Amino acid sequence: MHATAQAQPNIALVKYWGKRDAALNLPAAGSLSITLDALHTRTRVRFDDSLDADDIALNGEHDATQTRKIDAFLDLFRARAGIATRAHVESGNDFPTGAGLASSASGFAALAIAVDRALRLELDAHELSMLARRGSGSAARSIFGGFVEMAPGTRADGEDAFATPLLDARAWPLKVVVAVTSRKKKAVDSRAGMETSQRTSPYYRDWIATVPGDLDAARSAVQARDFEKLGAVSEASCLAMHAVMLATRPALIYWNGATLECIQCVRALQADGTGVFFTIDAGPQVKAVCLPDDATRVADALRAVTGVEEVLISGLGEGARIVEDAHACA
Ligand code: 2P0
Repeated sequence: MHATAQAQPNIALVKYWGKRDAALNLPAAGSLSITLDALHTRTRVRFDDSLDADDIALNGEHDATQTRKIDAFLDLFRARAGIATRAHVESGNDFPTGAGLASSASGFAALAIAVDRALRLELDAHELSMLARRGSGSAARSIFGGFVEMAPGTRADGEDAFATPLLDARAWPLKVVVAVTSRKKKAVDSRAGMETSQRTSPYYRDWIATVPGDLDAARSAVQARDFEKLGAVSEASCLAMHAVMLATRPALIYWNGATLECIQCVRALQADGTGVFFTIDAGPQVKAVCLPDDATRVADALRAVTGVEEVLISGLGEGARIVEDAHACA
């Protein structure tokens, strides 16, 4: 009853910020993302009859808040399997955790795939996406690779709120240059931040109303491989979300000075004809999405920005998958 899975973070181009149901973790609107290939979460799960509580280590540490969240997530799978057995979970990231690099997306996607295999549930990808969503809304998207769309659904039980692959990574192999401007954990996590925005930001309703149109534009840009159109809608969605965050009370300011410098750097590159656009999540890192031939130029320019600590270049990658499974050898 054990398995190991790997998943990669995804970066939303049309952003998710707000829920229609907190208990079932249902998003208030859809989103559209790209799954990366250069950052990884690896998660090993082993169910063990001798345990009387789940034993959860994230990056080698035991954290009470994360343990409660993961306990509840494992319960969803235990209920499906009709068992009460507790599990050892070991999960590690090869990139900064909780710093706006979507570690909860890759974390819950890898966990869902590993638990499904360990318990031999053989759920289909949409069911796994729905279950991953219960851990983290963005995790529903990391079940799949390439370009992915998350549907908010309309059903109260959330059975229609899952992600679907739009286009394979190889069909449009864009690059993402990640400019890391701080490795510190953010002060307000996404879940708490979006809940406060929903309650207090005067722009929240208008933000939700923009998402369906942005999704239509982004989806058709992906289908037509129209980089300029995808860039325009992605930057607009990102900045609208950050406007909602800034107007939240108390304000959510996820940027630092270097974040803004990176935006200006991307704008200067665009003015010179470089195929690049930016997006920023609930953290200070800037993700510059670029045409493959322009990735080195973009990375060099962002590396030279004061305050940029590190620059990573990623391609687009696959969805979450099993990487080692002892059952396969049994
Ligand atoms: C996104 N973010 O679409 C947006 C943009 C952050 C900014 O999805 O409460 O960690 O677990 O569903 O998935 C981060 O939110 O939140 C996120 P929960 P999650 O990528």
